[in-house]
Amino acid sequence: MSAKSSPHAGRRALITGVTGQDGSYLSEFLIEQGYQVFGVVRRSSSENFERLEGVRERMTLLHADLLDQSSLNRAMAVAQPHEVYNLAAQSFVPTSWSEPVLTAQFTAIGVTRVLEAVRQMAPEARFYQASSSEMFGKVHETPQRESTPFHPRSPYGVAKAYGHYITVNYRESYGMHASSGILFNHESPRRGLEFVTRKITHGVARIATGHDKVLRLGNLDAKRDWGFAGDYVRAMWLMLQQDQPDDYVVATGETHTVEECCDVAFRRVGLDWRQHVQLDPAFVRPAEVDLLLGDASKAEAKLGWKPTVSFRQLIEMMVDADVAALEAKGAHKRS
Ligand code: NAP
Ligand code: G4F
Repeated sequence: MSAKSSPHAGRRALITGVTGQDGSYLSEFLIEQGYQVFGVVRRSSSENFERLEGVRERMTLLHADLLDQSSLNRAMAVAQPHEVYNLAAQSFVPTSWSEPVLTAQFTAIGVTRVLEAVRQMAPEARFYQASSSEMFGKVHETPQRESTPFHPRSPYGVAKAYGHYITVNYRESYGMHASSGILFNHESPRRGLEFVTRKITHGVARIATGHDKVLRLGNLDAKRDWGFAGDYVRAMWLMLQQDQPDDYVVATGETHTVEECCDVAFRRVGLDWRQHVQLDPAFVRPAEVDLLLGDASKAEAKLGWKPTVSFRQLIEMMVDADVAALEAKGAHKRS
């Protein structure tokens, strides 16, 4: 179906955090569905639109910052969106210990600012909040589901819990169509280089192509429920297509250690991780989330959502992309 003949043609979506991993996949998905997409970007001294390659010309970028209410109101007034996806955040957990106040400003209070902009300028718009499995932290039950109590272990997790509850509160206070997706870790070749999966796959690619010998990591025993970002943005959209707003866990239902991730990644290039990985206390956190494993049966039953990419496929896809990118760079340098 062409975008023009799609049932969603003429619908407008506004995405905060559009330059990030999820923002790029979501904008591609919505443009394919026929949406007019407005991406919110903050000012930077140099452009960082690499992830939007291919869709940059098919969307409208608006300048606004989660720290500035008037800029958000203006973006909302210009876009007049039917759907708002709030993906912007300071999303790297270790930075939330070194910059706890800024993390709270972006990741917690920023949600209230976006909700206020929607309430004042586009009150009929449907709203999606990017909540996180980090809210479960020191988990009270396994697997974690929508009813599992929160016990965040980082300033980031605490900020996300605020963002989750303020979304529920605006739904209950103002009758807004506001939904919260409690998404477990999701990755892709577009993942930031500092997150552990990408750090590993990029490190493996550098070692395989002779750029490096060693990869320094922290806690190899931590367990995560890792899925593919392309699958997870589909779940965000499905939440906003429901008659009633709600909260949903989005996860694969499988958990793996960081060590297993190393094993799959190094094997992909015919290497043994034990020969290359060194433990570095600098990457160990003051408080750890030991185990995340999600139960997405509500999302499956109500949204018809299921993941399509396995853990092994995901890590191998990321290694292949990192190796190909480094080889292309090398070839470019030689020519
Ligand atoms: P990401 O790659 O780190 O992207 C974050 C985005 O937020 C970037 O576009 C960034 O813009 C923007 N941003 C940060 N501070 C801002 C501000 N003050 N004003 C405007 N924009 C700002 O994150 P992601 O992996 O795509 O995740 C998307 C969302 O889902 C985040 O809220 C994250 O916390 C949440 N989440 C992620 C996962 C996961 O596993 N990926 C799981 C659960 C929840 P710049 O490019 O200018 O820095
Ligand atoms: O990849 P990570 O940095 O992701 P983390 O902390 O789970 O957070 C991500 O997922 C959340 C959803 O649960 C999101 F809300 C959040 O925005 C982000 O996208 O670390 C994963 C695990 C941790 O247990 C960490 O201690 O990997 C362990 N790890 C071991 N060595 C490392 C390293 N993490 C990083 N980043 N770097 C290391 O060298």
